[in-house]
Amino acid sequence: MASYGFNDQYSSMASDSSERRRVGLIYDERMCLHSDPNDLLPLVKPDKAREPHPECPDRIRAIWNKLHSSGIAQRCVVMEGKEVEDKHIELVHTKKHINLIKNVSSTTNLRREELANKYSSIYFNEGSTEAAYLAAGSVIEVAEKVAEGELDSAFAIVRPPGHHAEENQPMGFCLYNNVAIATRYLLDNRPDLGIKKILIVDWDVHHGNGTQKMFWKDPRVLFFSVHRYDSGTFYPGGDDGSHVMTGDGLGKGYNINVPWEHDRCGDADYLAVWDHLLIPVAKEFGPDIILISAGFDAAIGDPLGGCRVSPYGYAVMLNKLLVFARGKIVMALEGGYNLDSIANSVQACIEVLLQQKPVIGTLEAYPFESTWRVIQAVRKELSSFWKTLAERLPEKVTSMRTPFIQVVSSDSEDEYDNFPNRVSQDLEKDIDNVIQPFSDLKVNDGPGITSQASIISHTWRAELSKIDIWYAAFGSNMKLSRFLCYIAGGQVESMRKPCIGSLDKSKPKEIKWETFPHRLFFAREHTATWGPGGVAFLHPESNSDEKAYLCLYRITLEQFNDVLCQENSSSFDMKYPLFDMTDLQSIENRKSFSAEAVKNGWYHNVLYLGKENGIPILTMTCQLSDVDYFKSGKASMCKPSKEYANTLIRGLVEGKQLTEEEATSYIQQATNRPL
Ligand code: X5A
Ligand code: ZN
Repeated sequence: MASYGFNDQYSSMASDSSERRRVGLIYDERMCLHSDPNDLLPLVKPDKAREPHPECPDRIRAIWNKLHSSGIAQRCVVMEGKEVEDKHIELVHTKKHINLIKNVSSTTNLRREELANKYSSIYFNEGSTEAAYLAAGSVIEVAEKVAEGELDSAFAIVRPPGHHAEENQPMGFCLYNNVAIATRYLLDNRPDLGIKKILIVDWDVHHGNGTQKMFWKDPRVLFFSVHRYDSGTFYPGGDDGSHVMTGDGLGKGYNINVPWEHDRCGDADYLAVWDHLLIPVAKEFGPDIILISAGFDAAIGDPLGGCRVSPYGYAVMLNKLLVFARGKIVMALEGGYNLDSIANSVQACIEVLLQQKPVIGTLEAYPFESTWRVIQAVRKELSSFWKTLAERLPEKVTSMRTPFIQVVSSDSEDEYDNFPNRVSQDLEKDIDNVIQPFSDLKVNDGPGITSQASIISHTWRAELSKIDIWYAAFGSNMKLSRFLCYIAGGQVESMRKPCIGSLDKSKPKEIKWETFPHRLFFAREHTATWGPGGVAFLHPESNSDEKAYLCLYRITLEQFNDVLCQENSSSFDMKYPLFDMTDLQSIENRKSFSAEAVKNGWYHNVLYLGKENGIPILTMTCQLSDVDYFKSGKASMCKPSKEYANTLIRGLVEGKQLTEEEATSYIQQATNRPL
């Protein structure tokens, strides 16, 4: 999708790529000593076994190990943890609170349990004191180095987290408020470093109630938190996280809450908040440094968060912040409880900080309707404090909403026979109302471009809409209802992400089946649309020993371009076609064509498979070099998930090509035989 991510991807790339960014990484194994004593119970009393506590030592180990095995840590400036001094904790916490944390590890287990029970979601053990001192001290350590300019940016892989901890109480797995302490340290104790204004971005899925309270009246600190609120029912609960909480006294307007109404917010929702709230306000505020309360519990797969931010989403969010404060960014880990999700997300962020490659990737969906409602409400609440928020958002922008339509897939045989009327009239109307032409998308590359772009876009679309081709599907698109998502938009069961659909939503004019002498196989380990498991590929070279079933849809060349774009989950803006008339003419001789603008996608290799009724048959698969890559075992072949395989089998059965048993064995064969 053109509106997010694509146009700013090079904006903050180091102009000279040979100039290395110094990125600090701080970690200390001693922070793993803090753990829930109940997690040891199964060893003592197996019958007392319960779920291990999500805020566990393996969280930071998983991140640390991942950064090493991927070679990212080796490109950073690695530092050892450092304990915070009491006088610095005192900047935000009471002496009473400091005494509690200082002494809790030297008392008895029973006393610790009593103490922990006085607070919300807190445990203590023998390692808690040291871990809390190291977490806070480590954030100070890297913040100081970044402020001084010794490091460009840094990531503190710390635990326990901090943003729920208040002046006088630990809370929500947090003992000391690490980010708040570092913030006050820079402002109050290091005037020599010239840090006068600090932006704190809290993207943990929970509201940063502790941090909010500590800077409630402080105009030097702009606190921005985006979190699940669910009408005040989501942790920590109450109305602290509401958008009407904007600060007080001199600090009024310097506290911004973006409260989600419900679960399942993802990249598109977060990036809409970035584009229409955080980034414009940050520009107006002009921070001298940015501290990020970087929880990764809004990530896909998190057991507590229920949101859907991808590592790519985090990378784009971070990349957009890199243009401020001359790139001085300090990230401190807060929550995040799926070990794989947090390791991948942190890795994506550090790659952004290192700036060794541009941020390129996918946004398949629009924000929720509720997201626009929340953004509008926040803008209104704060419009008297920030000039940039006073303007009304254009209808054109806010009308880009995720359709979120469940296309009910019938498993009955008549799905195919009833084809022309399958999609209900109401659904068609809904889709018409929510899906905007690609040419209406906001493009950020300068005034005047948008209207010009839409003229160019209309020109190629008009031309290519007159040409018919057969699009030959071999994967899940063999199932008609799934393929229609690429045309009409929406998602069918088992798909994790809705599709935008094509600009021209007319259904295929004809459907046919044919077999081709090509090898079908499954590869890749995970996709955004299907989750874990391999997806189907067609070997680009023909082989007379092989036989693959393909479902041919007669669509226009214009639609084929929109399908090609979506199949490569590309943010390409479609100002130009990916595959035009000239390409169609030349592919007959060259047999394959690489769609360069989407070459990061796995299906950018367009294959020519011959003609049917004088109309060219095209499909899209990986490159020949990818096949070698799969063969080498580096990114090996991978069994499809049950749901994905089922979609293929249903497609073959509903298309009356194979019986269920035959289809199952066809898929199994494709899975099991080596390349
Ligand atoms: C730091 C963080 C979550 C607390 C949830 C308590 N805390 N149910 O993610
Ligand atoms: Zn959290």
